Amino acid sequence: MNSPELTVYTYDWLPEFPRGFVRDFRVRWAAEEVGRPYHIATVPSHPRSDAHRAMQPFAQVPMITDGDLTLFESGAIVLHLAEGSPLLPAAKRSEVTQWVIAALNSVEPRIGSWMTAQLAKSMPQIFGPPAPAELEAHLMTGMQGRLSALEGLMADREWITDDFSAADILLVDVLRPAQNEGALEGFPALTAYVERATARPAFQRAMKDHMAHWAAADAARQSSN
Ligand SMILES: N[C@@H](CCC(=O)N[C@@H](CS)C(=O)NCC(=O)O)C(=O)O
Repeated sequence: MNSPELTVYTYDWLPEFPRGFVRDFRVRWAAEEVGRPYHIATVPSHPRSDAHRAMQPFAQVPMITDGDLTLFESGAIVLHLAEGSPLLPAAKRSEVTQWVIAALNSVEPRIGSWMTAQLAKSMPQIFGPPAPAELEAHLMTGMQGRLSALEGLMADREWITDDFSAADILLVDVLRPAQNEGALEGFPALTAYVERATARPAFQRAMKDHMAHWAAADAARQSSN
């Protein structure tokens, strides 16, 4: 039986700094891992449209349509794509779901808050006023607490639950911005975990297409100017 058509929604254009980390990437990665072909559709990044809000109430990305189904929230989308595949094995379903939620609910906010403080130093117009030193130290301690716990777990495992799963897609994608900012230095097991995951052919294909999207968006913008 043929699968229904899958469409992944992302922004029509974004500046350089978030490219490689926009959350449509984790959806592309999951689609590549399970062998689901997909189309890309775009919504304007500025100004956000009512059509966008109708699909994603907070006017963020990503969203998908899969046949008649429309979904937002990257974790829900990755779990949906993982359904019936080795990314969500029946025997590990609850454990994989637990780690998907832990990645998004316990780890991503700590990394995100620290990242925002870093980005505010060079782009206060977007990320708000730079954090006072005490707050920055507090955010760093909060993030490192989560990283230390994960470092201990990953020291003697290849993937977070036995085989590579949806949980690894979310956890690694949440860790990547920290790695990019040098925050995984001193966490060798996490560094090796991210390197193992990002060497996967599905990751590489997804990243190539993700970056090609922004290059095409630049070209379209230039030709319309
Ligand atoms: N919890 C959401 C977060 C989505 C999110 O933060 N998307 C970013 C792009 S990576 C966005 O659209 N940011 C613009 C905004 O928040 O207005 C998910 O995982 O899908």
